[in-house]
Amino acid sequence: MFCSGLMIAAPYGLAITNKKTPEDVAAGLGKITRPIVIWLNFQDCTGCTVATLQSAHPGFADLILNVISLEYHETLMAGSGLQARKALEDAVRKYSGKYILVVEGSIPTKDKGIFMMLAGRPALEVLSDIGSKAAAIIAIGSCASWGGIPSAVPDPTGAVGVADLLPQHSVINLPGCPPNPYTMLGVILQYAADGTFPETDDQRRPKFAFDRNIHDQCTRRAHFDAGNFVKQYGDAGHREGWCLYEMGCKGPDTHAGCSTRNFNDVTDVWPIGIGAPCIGCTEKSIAFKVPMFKVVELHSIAAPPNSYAAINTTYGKVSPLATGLVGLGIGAAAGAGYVASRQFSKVEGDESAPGSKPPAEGPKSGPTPEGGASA
Ligand code: FSX
Ligand code: SF4
Ligand code: F3S
Repeated sequence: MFCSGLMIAAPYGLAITNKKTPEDVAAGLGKITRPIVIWLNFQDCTGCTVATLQSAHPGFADLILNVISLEYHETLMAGSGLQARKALEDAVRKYSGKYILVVEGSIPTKDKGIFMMLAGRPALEVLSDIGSKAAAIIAIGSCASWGGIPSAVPDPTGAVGVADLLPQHSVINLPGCPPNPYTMLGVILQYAADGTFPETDDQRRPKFAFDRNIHDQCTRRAHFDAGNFVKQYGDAGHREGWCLYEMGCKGPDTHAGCSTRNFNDVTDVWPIGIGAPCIGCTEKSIAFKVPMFKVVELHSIAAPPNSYAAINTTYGKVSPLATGLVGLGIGAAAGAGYVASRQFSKVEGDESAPGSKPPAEGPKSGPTPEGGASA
């Protein structure tokens, strides 16, 4: 348990939120009362549940046996039909006003919500009833946070998130499609420890996990700064792990912890890590609204150079070591400084200077915010 506490507290800064050290948080976990959790599924793909099942620190068994008291989860429980319905009614009655309600999936609102019925009741009515008796609500995933995939045009069911329906309630949003399970575990553990939720941003997202920009901490950031862009899936740049900006990566406009906390506890298991652009799944204004191929505007970031950075490697590319160091550790400003310093090391007109010749295959120029390459 101590180990699990450190795993969750340390990387996401719960210690800072609570003004305690990670060790304090972890040690305190042995004294907490397990929070009662009722988990409801609405319009979803169950990916949020599946992602939670993949957590390893703590593992799922440890989570439901030692960390929380999971009273109802229709996907995971053995019972069904009347048996399941009774379990839900009993749990709501017994723990009224005390339980955390975890909502997975969006809620259909068109035509009084008849697009989803639960035990003969519209989902809308079920959420209103069970949500109003909860001490607090965690909206897990983009669907529960604001509608997610079901709300994409033409939005046939009028799908919305929990906070839209229960705006006065204590609702925290954990968007992501799917969300990182450690974000939810961090939130639940803080609630269990002192009955509070972490500080949130203006979209009800916990700052400890959503205060960072994917692009700022992306492992491919040095390639962005160097103007090395994938032009087509499977091209030389893609195979080399270059930046996916021109493939429509929404990382520069997306807040989430994916680049520093990968999925399934496996290094590089996150969209960009496996060669797919970020689709901005944690951003209400981007996910499932902005086309995947559309290049995002660069707001606070300097546009990449419109020529190759003068970096000298055997193959005329950024070395893996330089990429890792600059992208992971040094950050945006230092990364740009590194690239700039290499450029300045080149004497104008000196063709023998490091990096003066572009590689045989690859981009010739940097992108513009509109997505076209500048001349
Ligand atoms: Fe939505 Fe959950 Fe996306 Fe799926 O169930 S957040 S569709 S990955 O996972 O609700
Ligand atoms: Fe990473 Fe995307 Fe930014 Fe490129 S544009 S550095 S792939 S977040
Ligand atoms: Fe989502 Fe982008 Fe992370 S698509 S999972 S926010 S890298």
